[in-house]
Amino acid sequence: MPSHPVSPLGNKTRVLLTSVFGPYAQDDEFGSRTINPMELYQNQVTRVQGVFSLRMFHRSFGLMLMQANMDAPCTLLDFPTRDRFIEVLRENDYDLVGISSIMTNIGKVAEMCRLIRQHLPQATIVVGGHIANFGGIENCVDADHIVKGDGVRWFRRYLGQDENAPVRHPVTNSGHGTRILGLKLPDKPGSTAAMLIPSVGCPVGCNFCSTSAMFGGKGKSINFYETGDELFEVMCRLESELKVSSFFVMDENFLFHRKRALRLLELMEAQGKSWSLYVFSSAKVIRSYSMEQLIGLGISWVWMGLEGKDSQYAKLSRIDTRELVRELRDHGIAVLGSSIIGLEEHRPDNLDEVIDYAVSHGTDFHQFMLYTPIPGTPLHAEHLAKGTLLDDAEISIPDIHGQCMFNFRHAHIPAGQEQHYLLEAFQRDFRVNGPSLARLAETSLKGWQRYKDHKNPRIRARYKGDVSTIRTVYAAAVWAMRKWYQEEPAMAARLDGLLKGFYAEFGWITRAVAAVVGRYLLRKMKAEEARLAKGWSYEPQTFFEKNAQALALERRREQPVQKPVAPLGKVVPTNAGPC
Ligand code: B12
Ligand code: SF4
Repeated sequence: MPSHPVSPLGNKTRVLLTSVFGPYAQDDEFGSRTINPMELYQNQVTRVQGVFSLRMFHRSFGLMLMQANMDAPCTLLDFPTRDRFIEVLRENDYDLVGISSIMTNIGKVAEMCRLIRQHLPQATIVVGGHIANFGGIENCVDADHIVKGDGVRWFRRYLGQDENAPVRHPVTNSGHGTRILGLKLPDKPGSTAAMLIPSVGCPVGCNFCSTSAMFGGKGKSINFYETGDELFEVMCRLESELKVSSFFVMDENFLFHRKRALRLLELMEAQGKSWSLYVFSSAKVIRSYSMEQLIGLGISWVWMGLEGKDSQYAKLSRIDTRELVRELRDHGIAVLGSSIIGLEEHRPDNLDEVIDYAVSHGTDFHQFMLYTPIPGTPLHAEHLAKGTLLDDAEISIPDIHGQCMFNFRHAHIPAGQEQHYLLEAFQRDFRVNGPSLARLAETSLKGWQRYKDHKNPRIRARYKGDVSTIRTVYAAAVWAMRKWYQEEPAMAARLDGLLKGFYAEFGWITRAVAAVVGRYLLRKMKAEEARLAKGWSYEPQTFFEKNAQALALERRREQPVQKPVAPLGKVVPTNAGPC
């Protein structure tokens, strides 16, 4: 077995961790693409919903987790521009630069390695994240180490730290810079769920799943927190530091780890925690819990793979996913369904039916992605063996992001037609089910009506916590949406019914707030529509954050010179600490 590289400087190694540079939502020579913005919903979920699209950014959580677990001085640069990246390299001495990337951004990683060699020739370059599975990457980028899998352990070994020490959790919100209906929401403490990262990988091991493949494949995953007790402790700390009561659980199949989840439920009950959890889960796993358990655990949002009609995935076997979605929504649990376009059995003559089936789930949100054999997955190995992958001359890697083109020869769908079917899926879902925000308002109202008088005060408290948003923000948004759709009788009638539901439940105050705030929102929506028509896009802000050791180093360096170094923009101390 090759020995693990070790830094001669140990925990004195000065580390820079960085994500790839932007701007992202533009077409450029480094591989940015207009249709591939650094946003979750706009990129792959509410893509065609215009002013109703949920716009939001997410930090590079993998980098944050690694920084939180480093004893060496470590600076994190998230979402730099290329110029800012050069500036940071020029004005600092780093012994190591770590870059995190996915396959799509390989051109940027190559450019960043080139820039590091130019400006910091002595620095060691480490590249990690999903890009590491890309075959032949060592010939495409000039890095010293390409790391597959978990970077926390890799860095601990590299820096001479105890690799089995408890994992420290970063303290961060799940999203920032949220914008909807043309309104930018303030990033107030408590307004956005905390990010919680219990594990990476997924033991279910679906053939196309790169996240599962990355961390060991079928039967494997890496648990940063093995027990419900450990997780509970982390959550209490996030609750107190971020003033939150909701958590976005970044774990591909959180409920799969049943013992941990049920212990968490016990602790939540014992300590009266009225938390909300947003989770990813396969249908089969979610079905293995009773509704009482799901509600008790505070599950209020589920991201669930629906994949496709009659698809053969074990995680869906014998589950009526339409019935499941209906039931979850009736209990106030919002569902983001995920469907694939381009499965083996998809043909031009059945795709209409495939799309109808997906849309008929009536989920709150719907993600559609192209079936894409990603390096490292069993599906990729299968296509490689069959010789059905497109070769380098036929594809460009920056376009293989699941929203543009296949990277293989589909048995039935002619090349170039996949975009058409994908867009049709998004558009039909939007036409039939309306804006996701209205669906979410529907689900929230149902949840409130069902549980507001629940016998358990912990459950009641959770719904009471949400009610001020439901009776004001959601009601006003539905008011504005009803006006927006006044020329479309079917949608207007549906929104009208929903609004009446709000009025019946919450009375005249909500009626008044909805009309006043709704008018304001309508004006915002019109302004946003005009901006989008002119081609506006949104980019995440840049973060430049030093851990305690990096800040101490900076202070030591400043003292003898008696001259403060001008900070490069915002320098924020990180608040990660032992959990
Ligand atoms: C959050 C997220 C995003 C965020 C971006 C956040 C960001 N700042 O980059 C958003 C929503 C914007 C996004 C967008 C996209 N994403 Co995305 N995203 C994710 C998601 C859901 C979570 C990532 C995460 O935080 N995981 C938790 C952390 C702890 O794990 P991690 O990032 O893997 O990091 C660990 C290791 O990888 C490693 N590591 C990571 N970086 C480094 C660096 C070094 C130096 C080292 C040593 C180790 C190391 O150590 C970490 C700790 O163990 C993953 C799926 C998943 N569950 O992982 C998909 C995923 C990463 N995304 C993916 C894709 C395809 C995209 C898009 C192209 C999607 C699209 N078309 O719709 C766009 C690209 C946008 C762009 N312009 O670049 C794929 C990548 C596939 C691949 N093999 O390349 C994934 C795996 C989803 C999937 N299964 O298809 N994404
Ligand atoms: S259940 Fe979801 S996360 Fe798990 S392997 Fe399948 S696609 Fe991946």
